[in-house]
Order: sequence, then structure tokens, then C-alpha cells
Amino acid sequence: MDREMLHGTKMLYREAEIPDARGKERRQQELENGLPSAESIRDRSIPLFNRGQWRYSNSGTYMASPFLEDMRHLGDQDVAILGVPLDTGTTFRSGTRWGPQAMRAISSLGSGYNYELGVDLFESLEMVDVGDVSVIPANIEKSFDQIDKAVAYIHERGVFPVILGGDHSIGYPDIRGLSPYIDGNIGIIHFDRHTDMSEFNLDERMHGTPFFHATNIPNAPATNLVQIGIGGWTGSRAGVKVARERGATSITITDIERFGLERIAEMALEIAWKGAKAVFLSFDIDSVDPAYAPGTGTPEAGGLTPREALRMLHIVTREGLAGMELVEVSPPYDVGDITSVLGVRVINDVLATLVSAGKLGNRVEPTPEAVGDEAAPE
Ligand SMILES: [Mn+2]
Repeated sequence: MDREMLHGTKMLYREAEIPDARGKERRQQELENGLPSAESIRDRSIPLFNRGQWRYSNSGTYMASPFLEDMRHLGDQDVAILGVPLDTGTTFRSGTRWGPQAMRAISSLGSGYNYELGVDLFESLEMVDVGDVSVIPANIEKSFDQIDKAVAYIHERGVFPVILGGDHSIGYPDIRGLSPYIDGNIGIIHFDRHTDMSEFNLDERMHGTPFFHATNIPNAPATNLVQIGIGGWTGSRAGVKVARERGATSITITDIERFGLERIAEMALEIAWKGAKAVFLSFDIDSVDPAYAPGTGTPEAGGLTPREALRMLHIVTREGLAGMELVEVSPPYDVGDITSVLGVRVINDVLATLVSAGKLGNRVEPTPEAVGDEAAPE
């Protein structure tokens, strides 16, 4: 008995005889449709936008909007839903690579119509799901290059990106990809329990670091960064020092209780826009209490309620946005998909606010009482 007698050995040789012409053709088409990857990717068969074997890893598109197969056709749409299934920036509990899939899957419950806000997203917006970025899980810097290039491609064509994370490390390349397209400063409105302003976690640029690096970008100064919901026991002292030294505005839950949602949201809006040309929204789902958002890597008790977060979002986004990211949804820790449900709610409410305010898509009649820019009756 020797190894030549093994079926396994025969199959080793059989593989060499199986044709690969159709696969090669398909991969070539995927590369053309998905565009060339960032320079740092040595394997040039990996496209920028994933059109390859894992492109169907999602359970359908966001709210069943059309999937844009050929990225060369991006340009006429209002909104591009982009998944970034990266969780190698996580320092503790991973799993956010499943965030885009879970949010897409649960989003299909919605029709695009919201009675309370008086908006039908599909009547006002041309939305496409552009699938996922081809991330490189073993190399976070190459992943950043891919994300930056993919996001830049969308901005270059004047389409509003909704970025489904992924852990919060993607905040840095999301803003890096936006920055060349803004002729002036970018403000950042950042919902989180954590400042995420450390230079490094564990010697790398991970999910506790995006706003250290983003605010090093010349047109994204920390003085236009407003962080809402900061507090608790899981933040890092190093990040607080950076926030202090660079003049970022960190709003705690105590502030929200003391001054009220409306005043705080108005203040955040003012600081983010002060001297800025555009504002980016970064929403970490852990800003909401783990009672409502347990599916996340770094849960912190005592956070916002969903209604508080939504109320503030209606105010802070009404002057318009250049893009948004929804990060840190980690389905393996979720219960009954409630965290994904909330992520989708946040995204849809922001899109509806932008539509109502005439900042995105076809203008519809504003409904100020619905989107929260009118005081409640006495
Ligand atoms: Mn966080």
C-alpha cells in the first residue's frame, strides 16, 4: 500500500484536468464590474467591490433595492448602500463582519414608507445596493485602502453612501475617502459611548482609534468633531487626552439629561457645521443602551434609549450630510435581531430626515413636526 493507491492522490491529479475557462471568464467579468483594487493589494484578481464568490453572502439587498452588478454604472443614483464586512479592528468581541448581512436581511421587513415621518424613501430616492467592499481580513491597512478607494469612488460620482459596518475602525477610511471631495472642512457627528480617539489599540489602528487618525486629515479638524453619548467604564483614558488636546466636543449622557435632547442636538449641529462645508455621520450602535442593542462588541450600560437617539438624529442631520456609517452591529451577540432592527431604523430615519429637509433626492413637502425641528406644544 502506498500513497499512489489512494483515491485522495488520484484526485490531486484530477484537479489539474478539470477545465477552468468559465471560471476565468467569470472572474474577469467580476474584476471589470467590480473595478481594480487599491494599489496595496498584490493579488490583482481581487476587485475593489466584491463581485466574487462571497457576494451573495448577504441575504438579499438592503430593503430589496436593486443590486448594482456593474460598478461602472454608478452615477445617476441618490444613495448607494455599501457593506464593509470587516471586524479585524475589534479589540474584544468580534462578529461585526456579519453586520451588513444581518441589517440587509432584516431591512427587507420595511417597505420604505414611514407613516410617522410621512416619507416613502423609494418615492424620493433612487437607491442601489452596491454590495460589499472586498476587504482583506488579515491586513487592516490594506482593508483601509480598499474602503477608502471604494468610498471615494462613490463620492466622486456624487452618490450618497450609506456604509454598513463592520467595526468602528472603518470610520477612518470612510472619512479619508470623503475628504478629497469636500472643498473645505468636514464636520463629524459621532454617536458613541466611547471617544475612539486613541492613536493605537494593541499597536495597530483598530476600532478604538478612528477619530485620532480622521482628525489628522487636514480638512477634518477635531474642532468640528462632536461626540454624543460618551461615558461609562469601557472607554480609554488615552482617547480622552486626545479629545481634550485637539478641542473635540464630547457630550456625555449627563449633559443630555441636564440640558435636554433638543438643546444638546442643536449645539452639536452648530459645532459640527462651524466653518465646515459638509458633515459626516458616524453612528456606533453601542451609543444605545445594551438593553436595546445587545448585539455589539463593547456594550456599555446606561446608554441612550432608541427614542432619544432617533430624536437627536432628526435634529442633527436636518442640515444635510455627505455620507453616513452605521457600525458595530455584531449579530452573533444579538437577540432576536433587535440590534440590526435598530441599525436599520437609524439609517432609514436619517435618510427620511434628509429627504424631508430637501437635502437628498426629490424634495417632498417638509414635515417639521415629524422630523423634530419644531418644539413640542406647551
Ligand atoms: Mn463604541
